Amino acid sequence: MSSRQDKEKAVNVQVLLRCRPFNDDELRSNAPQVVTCNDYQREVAVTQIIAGKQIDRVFTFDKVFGPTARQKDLYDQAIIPIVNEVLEGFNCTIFAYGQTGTGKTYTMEGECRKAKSRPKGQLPADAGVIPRAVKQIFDTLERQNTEYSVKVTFLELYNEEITDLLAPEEISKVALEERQKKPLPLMEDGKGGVLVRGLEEEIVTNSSEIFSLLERGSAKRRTAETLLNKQSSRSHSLFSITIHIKEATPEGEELIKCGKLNLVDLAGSENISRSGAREGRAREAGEINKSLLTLGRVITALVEHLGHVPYRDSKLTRLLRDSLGGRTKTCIIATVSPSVHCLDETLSTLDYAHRAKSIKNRPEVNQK
Ligand code: ADP
Ligand code: ZZD
Repeated sequence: MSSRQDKEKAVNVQVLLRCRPFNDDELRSNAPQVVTCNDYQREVAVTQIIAGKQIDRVFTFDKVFGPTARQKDLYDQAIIPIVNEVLEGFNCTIFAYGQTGTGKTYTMEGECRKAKSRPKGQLPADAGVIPRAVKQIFDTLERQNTEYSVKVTFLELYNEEITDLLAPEEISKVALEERQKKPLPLMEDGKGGVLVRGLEEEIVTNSSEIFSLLERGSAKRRTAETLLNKQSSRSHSLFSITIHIKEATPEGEELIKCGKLNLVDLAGSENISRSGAREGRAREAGEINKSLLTLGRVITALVEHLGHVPYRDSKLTRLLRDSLGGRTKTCIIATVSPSVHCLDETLSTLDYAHRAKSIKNRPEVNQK
């Protein structure tokens, strides 16, 4: 870290802000708007009235997507370049962070509302980052004249227990409860990383195969949620796609490039709000999310250059250690609501996200 060369290679975590539009309830109740986005200036302003005085706080991010930004806008402007880097052999991670109901899942997965018959090979307008990334990856690989392989994993982390969303097992309450008792363990992989023992790795050869996998994953998540009374806002999901590309150098030598993309939909950030009262109640209810709390502490340790970074204190930070201060390129999408009702949580999200901007990683291409 001290050599000049290392410092030159360091790149900051990229932080984007997305503000969703008002929903029908907020429109009906005439909720005042307190968040104003200036996408062009990459600024977001939050208006507060304190002791009768209007106070605006302005935050600048790497990119800002206001309520009128569509899925395609965010993807084309912010994500295409990241997926291209994965295809070049980098590891990249995209996190969605924010209060429940602000659009994390909409951003990362999207929605598939009554798909009217679409031309084959086209995604619905509401498709989020995951399906668009999958499509970009296969479109690119199929255009290139190279040998490649693609594999995916999809897991959920709830209450520090890992569930495989792709495991092909019969979904029954008994089977799920068995799994809850025997969640998949995390193991050191001997190369400085960790792996989830027993996690299903699906090899896929085209995007339509992935879509049936996603369907399976979503269905399994929904069933588990209902049967086990889970609160989905308290779970994290991690979709990973790993690509191996065989290339020949001009000299005719064989080269394997390997890139991995991690797409993370984090639990709702409201349980770790800085608002003391709320946190107290959440703690009593046993609702403190260890992984989300540890993520915050890891970020603090990195930002404040504290000697000890508590990666090992949670499953999430063990799984994604390389994304925070490591060799992966990382992007955080912070999501907020425009409404006054969410003001405290919005300020908390903006502070959190803004702080994360100063984390530095040292990305490296994986090449053999
Ligand atoms: P979260 O995952 O953060 O809890 P969701 O993704 O479930 O939030 O979004 C909450 C609701 O808001 C959903 O009904 C979703 O369709 C809607 N929504 C979120 N973001 C947007 C957006 N940018 N444009 C339109 N609708 C959105
Ligand atoms: N957000 C929806 C799934 C949910 O929570 O159920 S949307 C996208 C990424 C990962 C998993 C699912 C999806 C999703 C989908 C919906 C229904 C069946 C399969 C997959 C989706 C949305 C738009 C385009 C492609 C896939």
